Amino acid sequence: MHDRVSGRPNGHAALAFFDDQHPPAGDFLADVLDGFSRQPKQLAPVYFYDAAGSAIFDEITQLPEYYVTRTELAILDRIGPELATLAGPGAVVIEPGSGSSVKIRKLLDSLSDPASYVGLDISGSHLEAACLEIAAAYPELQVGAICADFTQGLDLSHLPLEDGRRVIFFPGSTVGNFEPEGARQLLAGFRQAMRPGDAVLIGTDRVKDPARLIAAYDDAQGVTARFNLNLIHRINRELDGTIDPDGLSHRAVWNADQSRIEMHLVADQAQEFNVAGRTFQLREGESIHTENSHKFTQESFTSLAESVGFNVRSTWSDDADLFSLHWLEPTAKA
Ligand code: AVI
Repeated sequence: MHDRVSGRPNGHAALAFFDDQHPPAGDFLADVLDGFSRQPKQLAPVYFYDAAGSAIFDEITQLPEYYVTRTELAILDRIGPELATLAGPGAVVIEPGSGSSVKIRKLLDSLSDPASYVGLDISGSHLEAACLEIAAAYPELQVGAICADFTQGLDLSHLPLEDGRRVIFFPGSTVGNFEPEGARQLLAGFRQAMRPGDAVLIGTDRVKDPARLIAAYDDAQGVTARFNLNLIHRINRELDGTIDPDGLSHRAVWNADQSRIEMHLVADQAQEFNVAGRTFQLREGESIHTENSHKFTQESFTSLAESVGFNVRSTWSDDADLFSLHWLEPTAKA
C-alpha cells in the first residue's frame, strides 16, 4: 500500500492511499471459448464493459424506457436527510465497483461531514481516475482506493481508515447481475468486512409488469441491442473472432421462474465462426445467453440479506414501486 505521506512516484498524490491487492485479470479468451463450448452458449456480462460498452451503458441510463437510474437517483434525492441521520457524522463511505459519480456525489452531499470515501475496482486505471475526481471535488474528504476483485470479499483490516460508521454503497441493482449464489457470496463478503454499527446501502430493481421490464432491456432506439452486440465486436477485435454481428438479433426475455430478465443474441441463420483459431457453429434460431438481471420482491431481497447475517433496517421505493434502496445492518454474530 502507498500513502501520501511516504510519497512514492506512484501518481496517486491526491489519494490518501492506493492499496493494490493485485486482482488476477479476468481471462477473456478462456471465458469466451468456454462459454461458446457450452449448451446453451453463454458469455459473461462482465465483458460488456470495455470503453465502448461503458459508453453505451451510459446511454442506456438516459433512455426513457430504462427507469432504473433516474428512479434510484430520485429516491436518493428524497431520502438524503434520513441517510444523514442513519449514517451519522464522519461516515466512511466504501464503494465497491466505483461506478457513477452522480450517485456517489448525491450520497456524499447528503451526509453530514463524511470523513472518507474509499473506491474499490478491479481496474486500477478506472479506479484511480474515479477516486481522483472525488478527491478533487471534496478536498476535505480522505479519499483512498483499493484495486481488488470485490466479489472475492473485502479486506479493509489494514487500511488507515477514519473511525466513523462504515457505509458500503452498492447502487444500480448490480447485485441483480450476479447469479443467486454469487449474490449471496457477494453480500456475505460485505458482511464479513463489517463491524457492529456499520451498514450497506444497496439498490435493487423490483419485480414488475414484464412488458415494462422487457421494454427497459429492448428499447425502441436499439441502444441496448448495440450494447449486447458490442460484446461480439469486442470478441472479433480482441480475440481474432469472425462472428457475423449482422446475423445476430438482440432479445430480452422475462424468465418468471428465475425472476430475471435475460439478454440473448439469437442467430437469424446458421453461421460458422472462429475465435482465436477455434471453430464454432450457431444453428438458425440458436441463442448466445449474454446477461441475467435478477429482479427482487421485498420478501426475496430480505430473505437473501437475512441469509448472510443482515437485518433490513429500512427500505425506500418510488411511488410506483419500480426500484428500492435498502439500508442493511449486520445482525449480531451467532
Ligand atoms: C449494470 N446493470 C445493473 C444493468 C442491469 O439493468 O442489469 C445492466 C444492463 N443491461 C442491459 N441494460 C442494463
